Amino acid sequence: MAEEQETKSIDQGTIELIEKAAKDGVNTAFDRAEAMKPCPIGSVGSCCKHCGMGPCRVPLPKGKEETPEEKQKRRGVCGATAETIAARNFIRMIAGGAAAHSDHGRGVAELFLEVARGGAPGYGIKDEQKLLQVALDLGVEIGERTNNEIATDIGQIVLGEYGKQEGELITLRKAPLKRQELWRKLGVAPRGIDREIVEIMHRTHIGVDQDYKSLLKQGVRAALADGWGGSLMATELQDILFGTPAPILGQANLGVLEKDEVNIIIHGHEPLLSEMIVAAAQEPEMIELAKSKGAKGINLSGMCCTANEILMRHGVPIAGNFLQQELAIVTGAVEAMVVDVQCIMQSVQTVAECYHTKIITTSPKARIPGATHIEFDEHDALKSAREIVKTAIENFPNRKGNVHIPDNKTDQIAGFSHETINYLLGGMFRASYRPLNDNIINGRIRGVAGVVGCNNARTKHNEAHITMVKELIKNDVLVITTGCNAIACAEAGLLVPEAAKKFAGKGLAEVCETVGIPPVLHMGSCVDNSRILIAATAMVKDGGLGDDISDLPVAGAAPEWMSEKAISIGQYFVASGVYTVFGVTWPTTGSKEVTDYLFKDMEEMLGGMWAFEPDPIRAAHLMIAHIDKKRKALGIDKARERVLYDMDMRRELDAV
Ligand code: BF8
Repeated sequence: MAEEQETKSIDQGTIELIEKAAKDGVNTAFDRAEAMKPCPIGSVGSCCKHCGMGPCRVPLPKGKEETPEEKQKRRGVCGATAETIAARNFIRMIAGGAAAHSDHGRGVAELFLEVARGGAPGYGIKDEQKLLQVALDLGVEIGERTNNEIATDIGQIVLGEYGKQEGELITLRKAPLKRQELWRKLGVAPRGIDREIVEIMHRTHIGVDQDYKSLLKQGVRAALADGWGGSLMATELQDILFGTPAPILGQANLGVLEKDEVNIIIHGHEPLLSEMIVAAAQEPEMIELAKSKGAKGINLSGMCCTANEILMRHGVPIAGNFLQQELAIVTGAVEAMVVDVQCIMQSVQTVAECYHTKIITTSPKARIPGATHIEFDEHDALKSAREIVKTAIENFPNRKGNVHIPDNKTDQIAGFSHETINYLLGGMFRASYRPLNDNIINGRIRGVAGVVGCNNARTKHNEAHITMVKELIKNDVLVITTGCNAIACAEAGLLVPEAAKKFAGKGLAEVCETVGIPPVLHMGSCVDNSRILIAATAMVKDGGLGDDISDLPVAGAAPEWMSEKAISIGQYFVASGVYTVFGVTWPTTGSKEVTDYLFKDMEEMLGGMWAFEPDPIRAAHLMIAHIDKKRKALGIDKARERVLYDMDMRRELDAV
């Protein structure tokens, strides 16, 4: 039994709880993944269910070469080819992902405007400097105006970007000039965010766009509306409202739950309510109430991207990533799991019913049958937060005694926003990316990799994340991370400065030790992948590494991806000029033409391209090969050899 569970995760506490779930008769994603194999036709993008004549299946014939005549006939009832079907499915994934991120951004913008107008007590402008920066970026007049006046204009402009019918998104201007020109030339500079997503739904309706290249181009446009639009604006406005993250110490893994305290897990994505829960849980009356119920206090922790948000700004510990959500409840020690939107398994409710945990839904957009619904009201957010915390406290006496909290938690340093990296590298008065660029040019740092994304129950929990990240840093590639990869890295002890000495190559370790940073920098939640775009742009602007993101020795990866959001993120990375490798499975392999277009032709068009490699070591080496190719093109490949030689020689000389 134990051995069987060890194939499911690399994390000891996770394995213990998978075992406990089995003992308690609780069904989890790990069991369901085993019981139900993925559909071999749908998983490669060869199933079309966009109309009532289908679903139509157009899989590649197995074991024999197809004749052109046979291929001609391999179509849906409406005549759609395997290419059209694969491309339609792919860009509908982008639409789903871009919609999720961008609707999150819209929620933030709505709250932002309410705050500026004085209609959301309890919230305020926390980062004035960023407010002014965003005002400058958006062309909002500053002069003698109050923060609220400036913020009102910003909120209105941002909300307007969603429904914009003409022109292009203002925030595209944050990209390198050459990249902006390329997008315009290719006709992929997005107009309004909503418009691009709606256009995907229109084009993929039966009988509309039948050219896979044209479909994929619209996918690029909508993905750009996500990365450089909806996600970017979510990050910017969250920073103004809740503070721009700076390095902060926290802890991670299921061991952060406390046996004698009221455990509240905040799970989901939008930090609007969770910020208030953090405040409510610290109120003396709440702590007193918890004590009156026999608990020693209130212990808040986070799950998935909400966890990253409240870790980065408050140091609230992280209980786990995507595949650990059910297991946190299996501990038997969670009084309430508060959820909002995205990546919440419906089964958290059924698992909760086996223990005493209350699942509290809070968003009108995401209800779960059987859960307690306490709707978040931004006009009186603290009241909603207090009600939630109180509900959790009152549930403490209902614990059933069948409690097991694994003894594993690790320290982590998070909070590496673009602003922080700028400051850490350059110092307060000369903030810049110069030292990073210099260390890339002199070869101590080989390149930078953004490793992000989910867990996937079809692959061993956290294994590909950690194997890939360790391989990259061992080869002197600085890793920046977000989402569930960041949580995996925290759990594996990679987010502390000491990890540099232990796991990083000589050059990278030297830089990390000098600056005092970990070799893997936690930049936040999945919408915060926009921070990676801004960091890449800053590297371009600082000079010496080409004049576009596609010139940089950088690469991206999502080794355990599963969500549509990951596809949207990957596509905007590719469209921004980044070589991007995904693991686990690839959703267009049902069409060679579509796959070739994404994997090869896109590089010619955009300078970035997709790749698929489920083996994390091989994937890491694909990324390293791409980084080396870029170093060579920049003429800095020799510098690397020279620096390493000098270091060794110096030591040898010292020893003599
Ligand atoms: O948005 S990494 S499993 S939690 S989708 Fe979801 Fe994937 Fe985790 Fe955050 Ni991102």
